[in-house]
Amino acid sequence: MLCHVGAGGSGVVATELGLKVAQAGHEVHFVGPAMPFRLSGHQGVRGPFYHQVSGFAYALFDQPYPELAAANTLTEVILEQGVSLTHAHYAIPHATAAIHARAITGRSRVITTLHGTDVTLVGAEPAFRHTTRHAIERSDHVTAVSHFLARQTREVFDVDREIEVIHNFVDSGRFTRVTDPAVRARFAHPDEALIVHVSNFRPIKRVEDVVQVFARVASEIPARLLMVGDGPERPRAVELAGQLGVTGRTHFLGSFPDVQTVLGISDLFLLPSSQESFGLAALEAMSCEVPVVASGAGGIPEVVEDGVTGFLVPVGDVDAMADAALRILRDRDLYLAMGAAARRAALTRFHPDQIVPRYLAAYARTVAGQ
Ligand code: GMT
Repeated sequence: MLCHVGAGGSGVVATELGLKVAQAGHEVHFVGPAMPFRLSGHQGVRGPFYHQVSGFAYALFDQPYPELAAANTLTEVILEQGVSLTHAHYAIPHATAAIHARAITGRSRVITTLHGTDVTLVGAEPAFRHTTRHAIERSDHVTAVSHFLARQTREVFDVDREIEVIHNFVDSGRFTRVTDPAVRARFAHPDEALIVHVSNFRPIKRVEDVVQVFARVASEIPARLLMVGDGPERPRAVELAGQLGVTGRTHFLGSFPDVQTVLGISDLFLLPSSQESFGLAALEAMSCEVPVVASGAGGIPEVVEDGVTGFLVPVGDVDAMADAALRILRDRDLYLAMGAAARRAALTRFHPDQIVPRYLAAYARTVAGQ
């Protein structure tokens, strides 16, 4: 497995998948500059195993060339461990490194899962157009986490190869309602609605919209906002909370590892992103019976069913988002029905038992050269 190791949906998916594949009896090795953040503490004696990419600094080199270092360490792992398949999460840089290692070793086929950012980034910025297209075309098999992303990939790169859509999954045993009132009491008063947002606070997440929506909701009903994660837009969101007079009711928890507990006590999840190929954080909330109010961007409608598991509104329409939030929070029956439908969707359409076998089947076909 090659994936981004910091907090982020693609690293989560790669890690959870690696754990499930190891549980299914396969030998799984992660290769990266650091251990993926959700892998730490979950490895058993049968793996998954982790191999750190060796770094190399030399005065002549103006950069450390991490893709070459990753391809080199991956080559070592393929040869030493007899690896037959590399699963790269993202075309660039991971599939690029995997294809390089395949060329060096003459073995280990490459399956690439597209998560979004490389494709959507290239849609707006051509700097990686050729390398990304090459990685997609030369992978032995390609999957995408949504139909939206598969379509977008074909359009942006003008590729007509098969892209298999395999939605993300959620561990519904871990992401579940927290019923102990003492846990909730640590974050909110019993009469307050608890609203939550989880992201890496990149500009596309529109965290200022979250604060705007919350301020509108909090002017109507008692409410509290939990902001989980960290990133470049956090200072602006903190400042806006001050300007809108909701600082005391808005809590920036930072990169909080126990995200399932925070989701498990929350009443509503906000995801106003301008771009989202799937929206894994929304699915994790749904698994905890939390209705979602989101933008209808990208692949979000494949996860959140408008009017059933939450509401979808146009990107940037904070008034519509606040209205939708208030509609759910003021109507106990609607809130409970949406929470139950959200949990049902997590248990049926996005359960590991539905999704992991599809990856295992794709692995088997790819190794067999089909
Ligand atoms: O959204 C991010 O900034 C993180 C990014 C990542 O690489 O972790 O998330 C992408 O992959 C997730 C897992 O498949 C998806 O749930 C996110 O929607 C996707 N992000 C974007 O498309 C912007």
